[in-house]
Amino acid sequence: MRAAVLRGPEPISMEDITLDEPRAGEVLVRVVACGVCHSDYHTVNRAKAGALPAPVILGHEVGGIVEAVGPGVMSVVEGDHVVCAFKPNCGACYFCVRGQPQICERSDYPDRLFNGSSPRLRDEGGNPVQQGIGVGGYAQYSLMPERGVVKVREDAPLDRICLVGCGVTTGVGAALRTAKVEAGSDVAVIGLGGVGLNVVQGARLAGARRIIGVDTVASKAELGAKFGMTDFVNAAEVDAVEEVRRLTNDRLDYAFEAIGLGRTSEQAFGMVRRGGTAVIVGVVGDSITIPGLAFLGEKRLIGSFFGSAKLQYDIPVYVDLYMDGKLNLDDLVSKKRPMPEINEAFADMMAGTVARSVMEPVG
Ligand code: CXF
Ligand code: ZN
Repeated sequence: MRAAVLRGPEPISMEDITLDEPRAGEVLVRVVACGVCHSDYHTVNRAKAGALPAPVILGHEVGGIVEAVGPGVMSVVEGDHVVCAFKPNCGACYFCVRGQPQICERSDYPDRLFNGSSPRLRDEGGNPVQQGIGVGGYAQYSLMPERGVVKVREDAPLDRICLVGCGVTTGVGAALRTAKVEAGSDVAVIGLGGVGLNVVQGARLAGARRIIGVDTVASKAELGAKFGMTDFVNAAEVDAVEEVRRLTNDRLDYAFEAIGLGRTSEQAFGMVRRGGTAVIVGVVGDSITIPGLAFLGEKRLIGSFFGSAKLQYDIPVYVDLYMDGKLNLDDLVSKKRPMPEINEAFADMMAGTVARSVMEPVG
């Protein structure tokens, strides 16, 4: 198959890759569309820093069609439309049975491989190739564990619902599942990218009263409004914490950090009221410093991973909400591109000119 392969600091390039037949419990998915997510770029940065273990195929927001299934697979059959989930759940570990499958301990990225086996993909020289973030979606096919593949309705366009595989579930779920935003709450969202816009629409679905978006890109004022944002704060012009506190008269119930920085995490904590909750949705690599005395006011700082998704249930629900006009995915897809344009899609993402690009395999 043709796939976009990252080998190091150089641009990603298209290569011929061979992949194994699905083994027991595995599903071979023909990729129809794959969204471009910031987490892919973190992997590019690791490559630039020389910390990449092997050639890797990135891409983890896949909508596709089942091409073949391995022995024992029961939840999908050939021809089913599916969304791939980068964080499968085993259904049997301590966390799965405690009702937190999003933190399943048997499928931690990046250690999760199939049945403990080595990479199932090879390049033209016969060398192993990794499936980045567990999916490897910038390719014609992805070999997935059954528990990371969810059957969805066939009338749903795969070039939209692919986004449910990461950004939609992560953002909407942060509001609905992790924070459980109540109707009438006031909410702020820091960072109006592919995830932050979904936190906004999750808060809207929850019935939030005020949804304040915070970003440094002025055009996000218009974009955010399409997802239910009621107010916009341009953090390039004003102090975001002061402005949100002023707008809410110091009564902000929830703040969501959707960028992945220590500084904006501190801002999220700083803007919520006593008794309020700051939710860290972004992947924060640095440390967070907060004043300990704030806990006397029962402020809470919590993490959210993959929208606290019970993915086998949530993914089809989010697809239904889109098909019913209750979730906006159309305005998330700013651009569709053929797979060989993956480097250009990354450049768009880093420039902040797109909410999401969606790549389509060629071959
Ligand atoms: C990320 C979170 C950190 C691990 C890789 C996937 N989520 C979505 O992009
Ligand atoms: Zn992602």
